[in-house]
Amino acid sequence: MTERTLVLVKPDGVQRLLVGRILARYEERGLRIVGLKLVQVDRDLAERHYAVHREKPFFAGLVEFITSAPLVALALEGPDAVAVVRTMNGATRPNQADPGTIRGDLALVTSQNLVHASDSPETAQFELDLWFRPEELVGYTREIDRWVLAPEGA
Ligand code: 3AN
Repeated sequence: MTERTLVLVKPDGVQRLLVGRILARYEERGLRIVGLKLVQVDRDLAERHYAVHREKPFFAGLVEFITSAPLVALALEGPDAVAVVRTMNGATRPNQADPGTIRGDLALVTSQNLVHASDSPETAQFELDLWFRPEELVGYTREIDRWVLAPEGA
């Protein structure tokens, strides 16, 4: 089923000049970029984004890290986009992430694991609402869609 998911290329990705390469992976897979922006995150947004981790010992560090420098927020659309992007990102702990995944290829430690992606369609809806205004998400088709996506109804 066609889904949308929220991805963050976190501050470590921007600082390490990996934005283009990470975006290219999602693009080359065939996912459609339907929202994209550079954001200097404030504490309020960071705390709302990581609200489920509020009680965790690493929460303060998480908020500190994600507000420390700009990140890139993007909305991706495609068949089963939520699961596809999670698989592409790899395990949360880079030492458990498979080679070929973003974390398995490019990251070493959990606190700087380059990317975030929504973990369920419900979370994706919440996170897309949090990061993008409705008019910032753009629906469109691409010429290549007929080579990447199943025909309508298939
Ligand atoms: P994911 O980003 O793979 O969905 P979550 O939601 O469990 O993983 O964790 C959110 C973020 O919190 C991770 N991306 C990572 O940056 C950080 N994090 C998770 N567990 C730890 C930990 N044990 N120590 C430090 N940071 C952590």
